[in-house]
Amino acid sequence: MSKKALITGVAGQDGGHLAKLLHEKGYEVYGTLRGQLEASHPRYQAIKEEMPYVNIVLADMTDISALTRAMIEIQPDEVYNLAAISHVGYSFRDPLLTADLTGKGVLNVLEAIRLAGLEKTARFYQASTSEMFGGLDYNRPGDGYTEDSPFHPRSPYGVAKLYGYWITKNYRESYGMYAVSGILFNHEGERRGPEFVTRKISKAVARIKLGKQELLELGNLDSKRDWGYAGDYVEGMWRILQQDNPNDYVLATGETHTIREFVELAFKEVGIELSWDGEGVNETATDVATGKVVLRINPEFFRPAEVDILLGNPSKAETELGWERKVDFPGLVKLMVEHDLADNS
Ligand code: G4F
Repeated sequence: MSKKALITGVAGQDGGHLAKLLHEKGYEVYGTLRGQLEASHPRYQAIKEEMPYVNIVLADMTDISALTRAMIEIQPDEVYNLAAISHVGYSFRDPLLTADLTGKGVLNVLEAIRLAGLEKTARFYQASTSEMFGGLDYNRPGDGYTEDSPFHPRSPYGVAKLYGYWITKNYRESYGMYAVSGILFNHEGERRGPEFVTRKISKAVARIKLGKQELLELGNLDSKRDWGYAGDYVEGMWRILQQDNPNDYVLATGETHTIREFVELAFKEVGIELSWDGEGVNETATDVATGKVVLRINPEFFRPAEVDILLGNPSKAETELGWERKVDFPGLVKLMVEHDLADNS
């Protein structure tokens, strides 16, 4: 009998990578989509076309009855809770919805597992995040944040995720559930939504190269992120659920780079050399060959509170899970730009 996995948020970046991985490992894969997406809806159809092996379940993260029904009907061996409002900037605009989905939604899934009587059999993975660390002066990462570093979230998203992290730990301690968190640092790739900075850059660079766009507008270029490839990270998620004992793990690369470095590398990938001029909101980048400004700052993309630096230490995951990454930082930039060049040609 093959194992059954239920992925909440299967339509997201990680959901797609994970569904494919689990399917390849022989799992029967189920994935939730928000309610009201009828089978005839184009979005439903598109997901079915891309992932024909996923059994789609309509269940909203705020609807505990739908989640409980899904648990009873599917009887999953593993539940991966990926559904969330995941855009940090957006969470400042809609903090209440973020709290309901990204925070309390975790509790809804955990309770659904218990109500279905699966707390001793189903393993639960919570998509926790490096945004919980915050990167302030008093808790700079040093050699990298670990599973024991202090938290200080800097956005409604980070605060909601911290609730999800603690309620998962609490259910593990209270009910003996195999309920664990992967604390994932930024992970990107060709499935990333264009509202996130890496994909916004790779798409714009490809389109500028192809003459389909003139300008890229960004916010803070100086924040630093620990960026890996999402395909590598879903393997880590799976490994986290296969251990003898439930435990939380950081998944990261151990390297950090500025947004500016990502921009420079992405333009270099298409043969465009940049020269930087001006400061702060007046900073611009010019294509040296054409003399055209290709990047400028738009304060609209600044956040009310920023996480200046994220750097993770993946030692525990590497040692205990044998987790490793196949794609490095230049490889990630290359992969994304090449994908977007092909996509826009
Ligand atoms: O790509 P971002 O929006 O990702 P962020 O905020 O780091 O969050 C991502 O990673 C987290 C893990 O650490 C996840 F939990 C979360 O769900 C999400 O996947 O922004 C990265 C950085 C920020 O410092 C932001 O201020 O890029 C800066 N930035 C500069 N200009 C921009 C832009 N971000 C976006 N989205 N758009 C811009 O134009």
